[in-house]
Amino acid sequence: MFNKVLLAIFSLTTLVSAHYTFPSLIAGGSTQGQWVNVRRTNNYQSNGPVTDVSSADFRCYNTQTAAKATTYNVTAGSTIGIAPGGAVSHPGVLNIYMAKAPSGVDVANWDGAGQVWFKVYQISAVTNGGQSITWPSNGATSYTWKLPQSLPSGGYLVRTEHIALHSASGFQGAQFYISCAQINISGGGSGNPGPLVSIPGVYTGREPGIMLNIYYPIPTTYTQPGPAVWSG
Ligand SMILES: *[C@@H]1O[C@H](CO)[C@@H](O)[C@H](O)[C@H]1NC(C)=O
Ligand SMILES: *[C@@H]1O[C@H](CO)[C@@H](O)[C@H](O)[C@H]1NC(C)=O
Ligand SMILES: [Cu+2]
Repeated sequence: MFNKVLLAIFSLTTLVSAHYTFPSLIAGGSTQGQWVNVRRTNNYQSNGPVTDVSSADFRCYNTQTAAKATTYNVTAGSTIGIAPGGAVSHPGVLNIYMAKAPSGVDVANWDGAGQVWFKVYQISAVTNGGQSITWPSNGATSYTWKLPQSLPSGGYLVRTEHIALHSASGFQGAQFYISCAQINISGGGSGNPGPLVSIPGVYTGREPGIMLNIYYPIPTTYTQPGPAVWSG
């Protein structure tokens, strides 16, 4: 009995510590405070994932907190990033999406509805014809990327999505770790970011890169979910 309780506690602890959040924007050359420039997510204590790609929480995961954040000023062409609270601890892949608030709308008051999201960065899997599959985004304590110089100036949501694939062989088995930061870009250009997608809406949950067994047989190829990266 005692052992069973201990085991239960141990499994619970392992489970919780295996989850993660993305609370910190990296900008201006340093990692900002947790939930300062990132809208506080529902799982800020549990660290639990979203598994329903059609739910309202699939966008910014803040339906319960209804949190806004402080918008960080950056320049187009600069490097920004996101840091997890701890480290990313599941095999999986990363997508970063951005969406521009309509002109005249403060991004702090904008919910990111509509077909407005484009991908700016991704870290996929590395395959080797079925001999091995590796996950370069796993174990990371930060992700950084360059904002294209031609991005139009204005307020943007920056949505991080790490897709954990350790139990993804069935529908809704993939775990999505999500958060949205707010930035205000100045010095931008006249680029036309795309392809644009809606979130939720971008996935069905049955994509080959979302519903798959990553262990056996070892996948020979991996298809990153979502549109191509827009690089300016
Ligand atoms: C961003 O820049 C605007 C205009 O210069 C300023 O009013 C605002 O306080 C800045 N935001 C932060 C968080 O510093
Ligand atoms: C965004 O940056 C522009 C240019 O610096 C500034 O005029 C504007 O006030 C900023 N907006 C916010 C919400 O900080
Ligand atoms: Cu986990």
